[in-house]
Amino acid sequence: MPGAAEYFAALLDDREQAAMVADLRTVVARAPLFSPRTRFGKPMSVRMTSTGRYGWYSDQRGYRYERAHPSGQPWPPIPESVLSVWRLLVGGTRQPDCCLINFYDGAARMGLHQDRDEADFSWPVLSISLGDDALFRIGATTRGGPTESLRLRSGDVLLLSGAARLAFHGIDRTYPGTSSLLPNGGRINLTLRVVD
Ligand code: MD3
Ligand code: FE
Repeated sequence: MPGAAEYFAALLDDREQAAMVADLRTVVARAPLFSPRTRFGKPMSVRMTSTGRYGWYSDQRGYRYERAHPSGQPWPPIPESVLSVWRLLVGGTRQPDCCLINFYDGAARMGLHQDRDEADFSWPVLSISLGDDALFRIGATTRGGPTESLRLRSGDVLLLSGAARLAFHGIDRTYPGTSSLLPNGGRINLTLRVVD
């Protein structure tokens, strides 16, 4: 993987994963998953919601962080089970402003993109995978360069900093039926970010 992408395979055990999913159920009850629309008006196949001071949002006007869920309600707080992973790997100097929750059904994908809606790229992005396995792809900081693929499993954590923070990346597919964490299947990815 590119410089400063750190991969912590199976960092979270089954009990920690189950506790996180229980916390996320509370979040989704208050801030339901929705399908953001791209700038071109097409709904994304990944459903999303957020926790924290900011949530990620997209519509015809483009990609941005918003202070409220589309319902108008503020985003719920980031669960303690999730914050503790950030403290372990990033430290306690600053809390993340946003935990984006991505839900993938068996058909959902995420095309190659960069994460550059945040003000300060010197803060890392932390990603937690839960549920079905996924084929993750990461490349260089320019589009069209060589890429590497990595199968992400439930409980795996990625920390992206340095050059990797601006690397193109995406999810090519998930592997339905590879995890029993979520009774109805699917994959959840959490990304923790400092926004401003
Ligand atoms: C590399 N999520 O939410 S997680 C995203 O599995 C996103 O849902 C994917 O890309 C998912 O923006 C990939 C791994 C990841 C997350 C953030 C990154 C890789 C990254 C930021 C910069 C570089
Ligand atoms: Fe991303």
